[in-house]
Amino acid sequence: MLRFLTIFLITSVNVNCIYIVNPGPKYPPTKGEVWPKPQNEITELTYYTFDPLNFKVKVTNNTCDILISAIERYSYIVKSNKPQQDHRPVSVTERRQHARQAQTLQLGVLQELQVQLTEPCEEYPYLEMDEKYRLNVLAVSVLTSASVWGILRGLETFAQKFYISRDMNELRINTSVVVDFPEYAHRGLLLDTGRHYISVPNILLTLDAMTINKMNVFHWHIVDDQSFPYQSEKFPDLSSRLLIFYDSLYGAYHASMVYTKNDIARIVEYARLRGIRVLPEFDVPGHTRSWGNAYPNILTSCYHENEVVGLGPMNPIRNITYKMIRDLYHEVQAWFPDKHLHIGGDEVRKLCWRSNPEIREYMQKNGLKVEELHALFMQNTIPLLADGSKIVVWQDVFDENVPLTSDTLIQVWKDEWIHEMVKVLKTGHRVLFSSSWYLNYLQDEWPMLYMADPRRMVRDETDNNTLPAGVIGGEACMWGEKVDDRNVISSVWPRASAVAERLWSAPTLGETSPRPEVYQRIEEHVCRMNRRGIAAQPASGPGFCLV
Ligand code: CP6
Repeated sequence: MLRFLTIFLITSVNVNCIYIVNPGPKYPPTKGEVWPKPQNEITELTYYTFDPLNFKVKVTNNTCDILISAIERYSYIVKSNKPQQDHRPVSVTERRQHARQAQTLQLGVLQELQVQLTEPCEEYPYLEMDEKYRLNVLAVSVLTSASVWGILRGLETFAQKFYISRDMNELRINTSVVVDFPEYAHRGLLLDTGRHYISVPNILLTLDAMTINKMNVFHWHIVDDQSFPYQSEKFPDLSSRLLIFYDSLYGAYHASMVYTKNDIARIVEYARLRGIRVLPEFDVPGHTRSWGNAYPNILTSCYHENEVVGLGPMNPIRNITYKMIRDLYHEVQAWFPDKHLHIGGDEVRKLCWRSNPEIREYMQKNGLKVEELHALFMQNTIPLLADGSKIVVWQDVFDENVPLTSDTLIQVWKDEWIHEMVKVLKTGHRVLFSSSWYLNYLQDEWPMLYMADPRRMVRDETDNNTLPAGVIGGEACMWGEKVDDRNVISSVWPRASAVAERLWSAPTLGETSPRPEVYQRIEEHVCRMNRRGIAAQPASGPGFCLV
């Protein structure tokens, strides 16, 4: 019996090895399918060919710098979409088939895109800006939106709808109507530049990739325990002081690894022109070890058996701590135009606070528990922000019962905390979801990220149909421990594209894995990102792109 089983097993294994090998694709998938998928789209089989010399973009209504520079960018993108001679032979039948199709389907040459912005431009993108647009592809195509942000999203869709014919080596676009808008208002990507420095060109590339994926918030986790690359004008010592040649004293890893005021202005402007908000995070009171290189007095000395063993979170009972935060935040808020500031509040090492005799005495005198000390710290910090500013915090701050205004956004990041998310929503706070979207788990693949649906999670947990609307968005998070300039782009993309589609497109209905159609589209999308200079990784397996 055992021998029989063994033979059977060996045979079946052999069968798998010999027969189940998928052939590669016949040709790279360029079909002009849009990622993230539009909310409503009717695409016909008829098409127009594209001739760059005879194509115009016309602005028919309002205009502004954002619109003009977008048209310039997308004209270049569309025109550089060159059809390429395929090196593999086309069979006779294939040629006939294509010839027949070409005769019946081609409607002419694409002549014009009319850009209709029906309301005046806005200057800076903001939470819940209008991103709706309508695109009608005909010989004379029309893109309409009430907002310049909608025009930006529509131009991206328009550029994605071009595809290359295999047989005739021409560029085509199908007759279609797209009426599109985002499912979630806040569609973010967190990049951590504190654990590894990411160069300005790579940040700009990241913004390009976000544009291709219709993401609209760059959450810049700029400093952390390990380094302080933000070059402050008020406190230059926080990052570095140039020593002789290229050494760095204080918070930055190296004197060259800093973001200057100028770098920040460049990044913010680049993002603005693409309808992307830059949400800076200066995390307090935890994750602040690097601040202490220049300013050890604002941190807490941690004790072990009556000896100082290192520096911990900010010292919550010293006035200089708050003075420093206030002055730095005012500078940050002058340099970053977004109304929102992320003030962190996560993972505070309370054991360090409790180990410190000065702080223990303070707690005893005021009858405070160590959790209440965190609450007190946040309560002292929030009023230090510029007037009219809005706040984002990590969920820890909510969990510790810090009183927060109802417009404070709570970013949920811990796993297995759907229950907690529902609790937050029930208090009327709006939520940003991140728990399922950690890109720093480098082995996680895009389908898992794609299937995580925060509003569905809330609905399943409560059977309540109004609570899910409180989830106003989410963020894919790339924490920087294991990514630097060499791998950041390819480890973020295309996995962040999965999150981007979850946040833009209509939810899927009860599936447990992405449909085959999604696999096809993401492969085309990877090739598209590659063509546009983003070194995205292969999405799923063997294949090739013509870049
Ligand atoms: N850094 C900061 C981190 C994390 C957080 N804050 C983090 C914790 C656990 C995981 C991933 C990231 N590296 N400042 C928590 C928001 Cl699994």
